[in-house]
Parts: sequence; structure tokens; C-alpha cells
Amino acid sequence: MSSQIDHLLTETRRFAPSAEFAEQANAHADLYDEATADREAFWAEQARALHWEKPFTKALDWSNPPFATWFEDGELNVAYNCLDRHVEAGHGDRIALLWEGEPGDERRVTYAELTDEVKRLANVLTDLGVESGDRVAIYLPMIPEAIASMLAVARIGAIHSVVFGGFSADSLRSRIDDAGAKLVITSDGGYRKGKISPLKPAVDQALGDRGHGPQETVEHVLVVKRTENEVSWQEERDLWWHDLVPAASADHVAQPFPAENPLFILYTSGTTGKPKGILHTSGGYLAQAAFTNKAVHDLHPETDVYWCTADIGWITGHTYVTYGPLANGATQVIYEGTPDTPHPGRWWEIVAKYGVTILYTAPTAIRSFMKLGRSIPEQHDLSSLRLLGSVGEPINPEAWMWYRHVIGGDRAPIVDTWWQTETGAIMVSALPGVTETKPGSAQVPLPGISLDVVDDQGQEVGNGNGGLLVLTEPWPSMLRGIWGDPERFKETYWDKFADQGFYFAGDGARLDEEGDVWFLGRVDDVMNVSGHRLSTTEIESALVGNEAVAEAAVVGASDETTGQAVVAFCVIKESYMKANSLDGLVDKLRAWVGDQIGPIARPRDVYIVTELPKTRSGKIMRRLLRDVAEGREVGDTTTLADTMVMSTIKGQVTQKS
Ligand code: 6R9
Repeated sequence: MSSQIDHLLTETRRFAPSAEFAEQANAHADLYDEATADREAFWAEQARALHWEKPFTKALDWSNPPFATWFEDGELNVAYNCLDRHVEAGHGDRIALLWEGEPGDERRVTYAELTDEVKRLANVLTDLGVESGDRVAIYLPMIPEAIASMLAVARIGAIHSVVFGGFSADSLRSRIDDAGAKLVITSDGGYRKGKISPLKPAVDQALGDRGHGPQETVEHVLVVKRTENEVSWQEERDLWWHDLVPAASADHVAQPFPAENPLFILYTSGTTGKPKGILHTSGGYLAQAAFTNKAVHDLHPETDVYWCTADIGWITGHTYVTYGPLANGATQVIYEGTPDTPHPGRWWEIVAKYGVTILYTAPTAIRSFMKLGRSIPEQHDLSSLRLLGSVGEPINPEAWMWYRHVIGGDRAPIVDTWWQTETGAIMVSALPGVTETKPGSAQVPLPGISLDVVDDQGQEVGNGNGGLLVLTEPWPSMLRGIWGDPERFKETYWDKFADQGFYFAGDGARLDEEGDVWFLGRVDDVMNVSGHRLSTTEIESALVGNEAVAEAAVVGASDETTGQAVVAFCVIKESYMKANSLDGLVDKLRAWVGDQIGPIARPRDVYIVTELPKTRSGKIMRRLLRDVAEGREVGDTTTLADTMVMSTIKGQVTQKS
């Protein structure tokens, strides 16, 4: 079977950066030339923006692929780079964190204060017997202590494993076990949707007997008091943060560690099997995190108020909340809660309140705001925004246009950034002061990144064609392995194109006539309709392009005549529902897709639903919709943000058919 993916959608709108933006931008077109001239020297130069206690003499060692090392003989301390050096440079009074709790409480934390807190916590961790190389699990809401915890673990050369605060006791347990964590840092709870969401009880359960005996590696649980809910307490094991941290010494000299010292493990569920513990190391990761945050988000630390809405429980929170912005000395907003609490304009209120200049968020959030309508953001002053970013899924052209117009006032450039937990940092994106942007395209590899789109044999498909996205050269923030499973690391990412030495990302992509990259969704989700390979993304984008539709998910369901048939699930905009009846809408949408992109893509079925199944980080779980479309028992729903949504959808589908 060919791996070519058919191309259906054509987008002709173009947006060049204003002269004013281009003028002040951090990144200019000469970066591409520098990187092309000497890729390794280019990355070495970016890495030298960090403070190296012992400078490296060599950038890359790729003598034992797929195991790369970057800046191997250099030594640095990651936390020193994110904290002390800014204080030493005279920026101790600069605000690092503009924190806003969901109930409306706030804290402003300066670089001097954050450094102080991290030093105290580093001393506490050392006193608890945590040493370099040990693993610490972090299970916290979005509070300043979460960021301090990551940095304190990094400061002493230990390895953190952040587990998203919404994951269950079982997910937490399997991650603690896999990493062999010695310590868990948690809180009594956090605020979500106006309620206390307790965390300590899940830790207690996770560490208890889950059928195979009690957890054995964890020695202590350090607990932040956030919500003051009642918690049970195990003397000896459990310790209050407020008892230990303020009392600890704030003197702590950061020791340098080798560039390849492991920094963190982050579990990603993938499509099948047990979660993979993606391993990242220090120097290369921090170098690419800081560089991309500066070049792509155009961060100017003296003047910008930056807000990345991601939770630290996923990679975007690691790279673009904790490490990149703090390494660059940024002032950033951190918000604990959900976008719609206590009212649907909460995010926009925060943008106006803090004068946010750079906003980095996910297409799923943008589409949910589209569903509610523009009148909500329009009630707030968003004129401070000067750059918008998108990450996590392909952004449909109509969502891109809405983001640009309603949120960005037709003024702020948009960067659509493609990357993965595994890549550690942004790989494909426009440079905001350079690139003429195209709605829906992630566009070009960053300077220093080499990619290609190939067929199943690893042959280039060339401009105008679709296929599989591969990364053809190693990059500084690449994953160094899967924790405890080097074989799975090779198998998952490197075996498919072993002859060429390509990293296979698992994503479908298309190069347009100008060589710009358009992501087409996960290869596992590609549909085969009468021998045509269709991507989910383009059909979904066509549906979102209809005035009625806010969100759409498309799957292939087995079909007697065509092999697979397109089945679409659509969430309708509230404004449309107020003004129109839904009668006949299904037929209209089927015809619309046919008109927009051709009869081959016309859905066999369109289901109007109120929600789509999504992961905690907002990605649509098409696998579950495929189960519904094929009338099967719905598979594993444990990674869903809201496990109830599948029964709602099933109800809505059976009612219609
Ligand atoms: C950062 C992050 C990785 C997968 C990736 C791809 C999808 C992310 C995207 C995008 C199209 C973008 N993805 N950004 N697809 N355009 N701008 O999301 O990491 O959670 O590991 O997910 O997300 O399918 O392979 P992660």
C-alpha cells in the first residue's frame, strides 16, 4: 500500500509580518544561512547563550546512532541558568511568575524570591537523601511550588517525573513504579472548575496496595498546603512543605553537572501499550528550549508578559513554562484553573489584567472559544497581545483566522509550532518576523533542523505531495531514550527508516508547491477510502470552515463498498444554534465537504455531538470515535479528560441512527 496521502484542501491566504514587528524581532532570516553553513556550529552558538561552568569543546557525537550526545564534555547547572544568573545580573527584582489561582487569589514571585525558594527546597531534598540521578515524582496543580519543585530537583542533578494532576491513582502508581521514584511532591489539592480537586488522597492510594503489594521505592511524600482540605497523614513518610522549606537554609551553591545528565522523564501514552517514559537530558534540551522561546515566541524578557497556557504535566509546560522562559529571564503568567471558571471570559480577563503580550495555547482551546462566540473575548481589552502561538494539533485554517482576527486584532503574527514530547522543543514553525504565514501550515523547519516528507521506502515525495514526516539529522533537545527500555526506543522511532537513519515522528505531512509543511494528523488515523489515503486534518478543516461548525473529528469506519468510509463528529457553534434549526444540517455538511474538497471526502455519516473525546492536553482521541462509528465496545478511556463524554457521544449517535 502506498504511503502517499492525498491532498484535498487549498489555502491561498497569506500574511506577512509588519515592518514594525520584523524590525524588533529577535530572529532574522540570516539564522537560516548560518545554520545551513554549519549546523553544529549554529547549535553550539545557541548553547553558548547559557552559562557553562565548564565549556564544551564539541557539539554533537552521533557515532552511535540512535544514541546522540550534545555538548558532552561541557558542564552546567540547569537551575542556575534559570535563576541565579538572572539575580547575579541584577534582575532579582524582576517578576518571574505572575500567578493567578482559580478562586482569584494571586502571587507575584520575583527571580530573587524564586531562587531563594528553590535553594531552600534543594537543601530539603538533599536532607531527605535525594541525590543526583534519583527520581522525584511531582504531582501538583499549577502553583508556583510546582515550578520550584522541578527546578530544585534539577538543581541537585536529580531527575523529575511530572505526572499531570488530573491523572488517577493507578496512572500515578505505574509512573512512580516505572521510574522507581524516591520522593513524591504533591499538595492537599488544587482548584478546578470552582471546586477543590484533591491530590494527596490519590498519592495515598497510589502508594498503597493496588493488588501487587504496597509501593516500595518512595520514602517520603512532601505536601504543599493549597486547598486546606482534610488529608490523612502517614507519620514518618508524609512531610509538610511549610514545615520544612521555610525553615531550611537559603544558602545553596549550584553544582555543575555534565551536559548529558538526565533532567527529566515524561510519560507519553502513545496509541498502544504502556506509557513510554521519554528521557531528556540537560544541556542540549535547555539550549534548544531557550533558543526557540526567544526566536519563535520572540520573547523580549525586559518588556514582554508571556503566557503559555499549558499545564506542567505535559511537555509544553516543561519547555515553555518552566525551562525556556526562565532560562531567558521572562516574566510569565501562570493560571491554576480552567478557562471557563467562574465565567467563560476568564482567560481574556487575565490577558487584560496582566497586559499579556505573547499568548501560546492549543487549537482545542481556540475552537472551544469559537464555539462560545466572539462576544466573550470582545468584552476584554486584548490590545496588549503582539504574538500568538499554537501547539498540540494541526490548527484548522478557520480557527487560525478566528485566532488572528478576534484575539490578535489582525495585528499579532501567529506561529503554529509543531513538535513532540520526544523532540523536546519546537521543530517546525514560522519565524514571526521573517515568514509570510499561511493559515493551517506549520511551515518550515527551524534553523538547525532537517526534515523531509517521505514514502514508505524512505524516498522523498517532493513538493506538492503528502507522506510521512521524518527528521533526518539529530537535534539538541531530542529524546535520549525511553526510560529503562532502549529496545523500545529503537523500535518505536528508528527502525522504520533504519537504512536512512531517519527519526520517524508518526505524523503525516504534505509539502506544498513552495515546500511549506502541512501536518495531516497521526499516520494511525489516516483513512483509506476506495484506495485513496485521506488525512483526518483536511476534512476536519473543511468542516470547521462551515459557519455552523466549531469543532470536528473525522474517522474511517469499515465500509463494505469503499473499504473505509468517512464518519464525522461535529460540535455546533452556539450562535448558529440560536439562529438556525439543526434540521437538514447533516445533509448540508455532507454536501459542503463534497463541494469544498471533493466527493471522495464526503462523509458517509455526520453526527452532531455536544463534545469530542480529548486527552488532558486537548488532543482528540479518534480511536474512541472509531469504536463508536463501527459500533464496537469503546476501548480504554483512562487518558480522557472527561470519561463521561464517551457515553454522551454514544447516546447522541444511537439516537440519530
Ligand atoms: C508539543 C506536543 C505530539 C503530537 C505530534 C502531532 C501533534 C503537536 C502540532 C501537531 C500539527 C502542530 N502536534 N503540535 N500537529 N501541528 N503544530 O503536543 O507534544 O503531546 O507529545 O504530541 O501532537 O501529532 O506528533 P505531544
